Amino acid sequence: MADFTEKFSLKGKLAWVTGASYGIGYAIALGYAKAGAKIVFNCRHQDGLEKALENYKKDGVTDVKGYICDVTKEDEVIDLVKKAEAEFGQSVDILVNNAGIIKRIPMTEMSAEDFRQVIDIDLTSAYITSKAVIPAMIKKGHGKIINICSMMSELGRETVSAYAAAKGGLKMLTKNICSEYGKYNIQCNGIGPGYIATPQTAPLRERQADGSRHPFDSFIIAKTPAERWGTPEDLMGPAVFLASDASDFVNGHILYVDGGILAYIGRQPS
Ligand code: NAP
Ligand code: GCO
Repeated sequence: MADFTEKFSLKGKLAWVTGASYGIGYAIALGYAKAGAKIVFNCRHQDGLEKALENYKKDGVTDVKGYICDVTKEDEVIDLVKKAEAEFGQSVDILVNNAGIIKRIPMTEMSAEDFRQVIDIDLTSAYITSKAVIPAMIKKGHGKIINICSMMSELGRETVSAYAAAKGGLKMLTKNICSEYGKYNIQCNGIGPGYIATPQTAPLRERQADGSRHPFDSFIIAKTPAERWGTPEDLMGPAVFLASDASDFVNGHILYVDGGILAYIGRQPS
C-alpha cells in the first residue's frame, strides 16, 4: 500500500470555507492549507477580508483567495463559484459551510425578522452553496461537503431558539445531501463543535466586574469533561479527516468535537 498517510492529504484540492475570515472557519482553512489544499474563503466585510488575507499570509498560506459574498444571496454565491473556478482553473472539491451567526434572545421577545435572519444564514445558506458546487462535483466524480453544526443540533437552551432550529435543520440537511448525492461519490458530513473560544462566544466568557468568571463560563467548564473551552485549532484535525480520502466511506455523520460535553450529565456535587 502507498504511504497510508497520503489518504489524509488534501494536495491538489480546492477548498471553499465560508465565513473563514476569523474564528472556526479561519482555523479550518488554515488546517486545509497545511494539508496541501488551495483555499477560497468569503465574508461580508472588506476590512475583515483584508485582515484575513494578511493573517493567512503571516501563517504561511499563499494559495488563498478571498471574496466578499453574503452566503444568503444566491447570485453572489454563483458569482463566487464562477470566479474561483476561473482563477484556480479547477472547481471546488471541498465545501465547508461554516458562516453563521447567533442571536441570543428569549423566543417570545424575538422578532420574526431576527428569527428568519438566523435561519437564513445558518441553514438556508448551506442549501444555496451546496446547490452551487454539487453539479461540478458530480461531473468530477467526487466531492466533500462539511456542514458546521453545533451541540444545538442536539440540545436546546434558553434564548437560542432560532439558532437551535437552524442547527437542527443543518444536521438533517447533511443527512439528506448524503442520501441524495452519495451515489456520485459525494460525502456530506457535519462537525458539531462544543463551546469554542471565538468572537461568537466572547460574550459568554467575559470576566465579571470583580474579575470572576462569567457564570456561563463556569457552567460550561462544569459541563465539559475536558474542563476547558475548545479552541478553533481543536477542529483542524477532524475537519481535515472529513475533507480527505480517508473518510470516503463516512457519510451523513455528525462528528461532535466537544470535549465530551454531549456525553456528560455534568460535574456532580462534591
Ligand atoms: P464567528 O467568530 O462569529 O465568525 C463567523 C464568520 O462567518 C465570520 O467570518 C463572518 O464574517 C462570517 N459570516 C457571518 N454571516 C455571514 C454571511 N451571511 N455571509 C458570509 N459570511 C458570513 O463564528 P465562529 O464561532 O467562528 O463560528 C463559525 C461557525 O461555527 C458558525 O456556523 C457557528 O454557528 C458554528 N459554531 C460555533 C461554536 C462556538 O462555540 N464558537 C460552536 C458550535 C458551532 P462577516 O461577519 O464579515 O461576514
Ligand atoms: C450559545 C453558544 C453555542 C455555541 C455552539 C455550541 O450561546 O449557547 O453560542 O450555541 O456557539 O453552538 O455548540
